[in-house]
Amino acid sequence: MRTRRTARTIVAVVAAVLLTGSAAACGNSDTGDGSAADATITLGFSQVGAESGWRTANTTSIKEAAAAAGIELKFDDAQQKQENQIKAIRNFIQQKVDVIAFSPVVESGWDTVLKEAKDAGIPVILTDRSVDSADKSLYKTFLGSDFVKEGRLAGEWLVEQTKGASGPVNIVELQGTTGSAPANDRKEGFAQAIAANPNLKIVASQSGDFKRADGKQVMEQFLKANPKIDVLFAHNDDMGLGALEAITAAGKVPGKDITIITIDAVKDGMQALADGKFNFIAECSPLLGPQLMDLAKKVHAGEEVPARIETEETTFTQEQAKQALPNRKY
Ligand code: GYE
Repeated sequence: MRTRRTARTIVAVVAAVLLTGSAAACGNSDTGDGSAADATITLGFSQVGAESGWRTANTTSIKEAAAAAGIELKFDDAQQKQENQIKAIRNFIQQKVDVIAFSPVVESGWDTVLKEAKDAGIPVILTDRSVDSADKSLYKTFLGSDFVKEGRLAGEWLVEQTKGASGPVNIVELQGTTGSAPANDRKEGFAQAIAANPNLKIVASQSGDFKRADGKQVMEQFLKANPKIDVLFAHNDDMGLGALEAITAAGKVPGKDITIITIDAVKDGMQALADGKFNFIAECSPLLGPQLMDLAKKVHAGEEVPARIETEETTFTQEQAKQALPNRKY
């Protein structure tokens, strides 16, 4: 008796759930114009890694923006390896995501996998870093900074500071990840800016892979090999922050004995600038999430988007850093 009543209750509950479920499903599909306007977009995103403060802020921006836009994000961290990114993109294709976005760790070697995405009919958005593919139809747009300009702004500031200096100004350069767009372009922009000043000389230039620990280690070598270093140009804040330790350990005062110029303007970098340890930073914004989600919706809907969308950026002196720091988001 008892068992039968329980069974009846279960049947009733199941029926009620089924009914509510089908009613909800009905409401869902009834968009009026027959379009799938409320269908969730799935975005596969392959991130470079977690090498720097910039990257952490970029990842947070993308995750928060996806949640806010109601986009289902499949996030993959490639640990700075191209083969991992290629694997992740192939997985996204297999899972039939709606849109693929990625920040290519290096510039070259993407044509094959991009062609696979194109053949599968999945639009691709490049964000932060670009590729050197000749076939521009392999991706819909590139959202990110002008890295050549960042390097140039860094170099122009130095030219201005050293105006009228007699004698050589010895510069050491900490490059970003070998083969990456920001390393190639920042190097190029900086070199262009100082080219007309023969007394400004890059005496050593090596990769610190955009990481703090590597920045420290390479700076130690620079200091051992070069008795007179006047300027450090680091392709990001993190390498500059690592180098600070090496400089201090060598008995020199950062920001005074050695002028330090970096790129990014993340919080720790801005703090070092405000404290007088860095001298100048060219900003590179990692807050690309909201624009990326917007673009994902547009390309999914088949809308035309501009082939290139540039991030807005500025530069900071020590005084400007002191003022900007309290309101800095990253
Ligand atoms: O400057 C650096 C990061 O691609 C712009 O990558 C980005 C660079 C950024 O690791 O800190």
